[in-house]
Amino acid sequence: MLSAAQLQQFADQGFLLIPEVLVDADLQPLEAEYEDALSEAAAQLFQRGHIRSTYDDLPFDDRYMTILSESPSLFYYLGISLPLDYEGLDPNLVRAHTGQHLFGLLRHPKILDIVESVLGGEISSNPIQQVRLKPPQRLLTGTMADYSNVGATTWHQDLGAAMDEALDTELLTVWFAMTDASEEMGCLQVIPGSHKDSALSLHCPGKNNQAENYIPTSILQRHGINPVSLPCRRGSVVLLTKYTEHGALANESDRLRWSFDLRYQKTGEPTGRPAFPSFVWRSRSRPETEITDPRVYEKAWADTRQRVLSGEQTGPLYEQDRWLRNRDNPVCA
Ligand SMILES: O=C(O)CCC(=O)C(=O)O
Repeated sequence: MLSAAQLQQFADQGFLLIPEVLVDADLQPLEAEYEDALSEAAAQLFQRGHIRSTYDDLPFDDRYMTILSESPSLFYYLGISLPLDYEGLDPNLVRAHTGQHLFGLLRHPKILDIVESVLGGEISSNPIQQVRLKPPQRLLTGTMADYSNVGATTWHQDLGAAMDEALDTELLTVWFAMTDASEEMGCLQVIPGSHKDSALSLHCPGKNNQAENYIPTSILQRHGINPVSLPCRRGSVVLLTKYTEHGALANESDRLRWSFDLRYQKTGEPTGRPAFPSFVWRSRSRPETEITDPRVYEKAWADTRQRVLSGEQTGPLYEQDRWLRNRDNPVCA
């Protein structure tokens, strides 16, 4: 559990870095699972003519980077949620990774203890969750360079990714480092105290990729507080509130930078992404409602994928117009 001092820092600053929460032994099975997922992706992409080889003999990092440079679709195959926009995507290559070791990370007792310290004992997953496998920025070409799942992450607040139904939901971001994340490798940056306005800041639609919206510098600097970098070691956790303004630097190193951003909320509150599933991870009052079987998790995401791809899912997946409306706002120029 977090100490009173840590909770105070989180309340005051809107972020908290907790070093090396998980160790190699926790992470190695998940790495092995991702090696298998990469092999599956390589086979699918090769079969469909998207890549020249499956690159079986390369180590994970090089194999990932080589395949990604030939086919950006790789990034959708390894994702841990589903895309929000399907234009130009091959449906066969769209899925949410739901392996048992990912499941194990999402409900790892050490992570849930941290979450419980902040949210209390009725905890569910929030489906706004991402894996970010970021190659060196210099290897990214074209539109890929502007995707925050592989390139730098623009300044934003996490509440901005949720639909209006979640405006009052207590949402906690648990960012988790699978590799070290130094400044050179593209660590997180935050504006300390930016959560204190308790308001959604104006975001502009992304310049090259509309979906990558951003808070313009003039708004970030309104309180005259400089960004703080949060370099950390593999296994570390960064907590962010839903209002904390944050981004991530570009990966200027020669190594792969890998993180997960997971989200948790109080059970029963709207998720802000109603088309996607949410799971009870911990319930102090009704432990029998906890989801402990990875097959339940896998099936729920597979069913969601099916509903979305078949068109059976009719409501919007996200708040499409919220930031597009600011296109002509001078602050976004
Ligand atoms: O890891 C990153 O690049 C950004 C993570 C992020 O923006 C988030 O956790 O909300």
